[in-house]
Amino acid sequence: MFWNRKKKQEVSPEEASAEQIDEIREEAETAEVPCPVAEGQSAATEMQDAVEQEKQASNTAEEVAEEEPKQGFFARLAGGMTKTRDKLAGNLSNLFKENEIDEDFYEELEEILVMSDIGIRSTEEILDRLKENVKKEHIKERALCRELLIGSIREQMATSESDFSFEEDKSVILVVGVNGAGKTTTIGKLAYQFKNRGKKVLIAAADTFRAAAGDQLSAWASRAGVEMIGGKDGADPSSVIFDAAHRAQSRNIDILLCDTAGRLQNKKNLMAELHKMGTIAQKEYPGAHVEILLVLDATTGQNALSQAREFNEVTELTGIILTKMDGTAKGGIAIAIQSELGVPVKYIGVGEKIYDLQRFDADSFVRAMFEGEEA
Ligand SMILES: Nc1nc2c(ncn2[C@@H]2O[C@H](COP(=O)(O)OP(=O)(O)O)[C@@H](O)[C@H]2O)c(=O)[nH]1
Ligand SMILES: [Mg+2]
Repeated sequence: MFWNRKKKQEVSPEEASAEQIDEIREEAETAEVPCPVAEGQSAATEMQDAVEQEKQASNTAEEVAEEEPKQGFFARLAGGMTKTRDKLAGNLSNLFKENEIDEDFYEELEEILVMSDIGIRSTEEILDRLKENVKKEHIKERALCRELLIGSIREQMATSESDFSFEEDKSVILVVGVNGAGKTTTIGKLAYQFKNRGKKVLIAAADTFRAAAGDQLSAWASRAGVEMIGGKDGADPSSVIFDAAHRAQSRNIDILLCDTAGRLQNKKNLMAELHKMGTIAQKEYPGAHVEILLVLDATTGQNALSQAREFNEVTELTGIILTKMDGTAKGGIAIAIQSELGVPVKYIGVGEKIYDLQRFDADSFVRAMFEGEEA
C-alpha cells in the first residue's frame, strides 16, 4: 500500500541530519510488530510535553476570535510574510541596482537566497535556470533577471489541481509532525474551512499521549462546529482511528481529520504507528483516499527541512503544511522543502486564528515573498 513504500531520498551532504536519517532507516528496517503505544517516555520528552501543554493551556477558546477579518486573502498572506519579504527584498534591491551580470552578481545572489532559507540545493537549481535563461534570452541587465528569478521560483512551487483532489473525495487525513508544530491548531482550521464548504467533517483525537491534547482538539472541534471522536488520554491511537474511520464510513463523512502524536525520539514506533493508522483507516473506510500531511513550524527554518526528510523516510507524505509563516523571516524554507523533497506544500498557516490557514498558491506566495501588498 502506498503509505508503506519507502522513498529513497538523496541526502544532501551539507545537512547534518544525514546520520539521523540512516538511523531512522535502520530502525525502520528492524521494526517489530506494529505497537503504537509508547514504551516509556524519556524525561526529556515529558519535559517537552509539559512545556507544550502549558503553552496550549493559554490558547483558550476566548482568545480565538471567530469573525474573519475584512482584510483580503492576499493581504493577510502578504502581511504574514512581511519579515521574510523584508529580509529578502532589501538585499535584492541593492543587488539589482547595479547593472553588470557577472560572476559577482551570481555569487551575491546565491548568498542572498541561501540566507533566506531557500536551501543550497534549491538555490543552485534556481541559479542554473537563471543562467540558462539569461543566455537564451540574451539578457544584459540585472533588473531583467529579477523577473526571471521570480518566474522560476513560481514555476518550481506550482502545485497541480490533482494535489488537492482529496478535498473533493472521501478522505482520511492523517496529520503528522513533531510536538508544537501546529497539528491540532491546523486541524481546527482545516475542519472550519471544509465545514464552511459544506463538507461533512469528523475529527479523530489520536494524539492520546499528551494529557489535555484531547481537550485542546475538542475546543477546536466546537469552534469549527464539527464532531470529534476519541480524546481519552492513554487510549490506543489506532483504536481511535478504527472507531473514527468506522463512524466516518457509516455516516458517509467526507473528510476525517486525524490528530496524531509525533515524537522523533521514537521513530520505530512512529513509523509502525503511522503505517497501522493508514491501514486501519483504509480498511474501515474502504474507498477513502488516505492523505498524509506533515505539519512543520516554519520558524524553525532548516530544522523543519530535516524533519521533513525524516518523516518522508518513515511514511509516504502526500503534502506539507507550513505553520507560523507569520512572524518568521524564514518563509523561504517552503521553497527548500518543495524542491528537495518533491512533496508539495499544500497549506500555510499565517496566524493562530481559525481562519488563518490558506491553501498554498505559488503565484500569491511568490508575490507575497518578493513584492508584498503593493504589487
Ligand atoms: N503564529 C502562529 N502560531 C501558530 C500557527 N499554527 C499554530 N500555532 C501555534 O503553535 C502552538 C502549537 O500548536 P499546536 O496545534 O498545539 O501544535 P501540535 O503540538 O503540533 O498539535 C500553539 O500555540 C498555536 O497557537 C500559525 O500558523 N501561526
Ligand atoms: Mg497537538
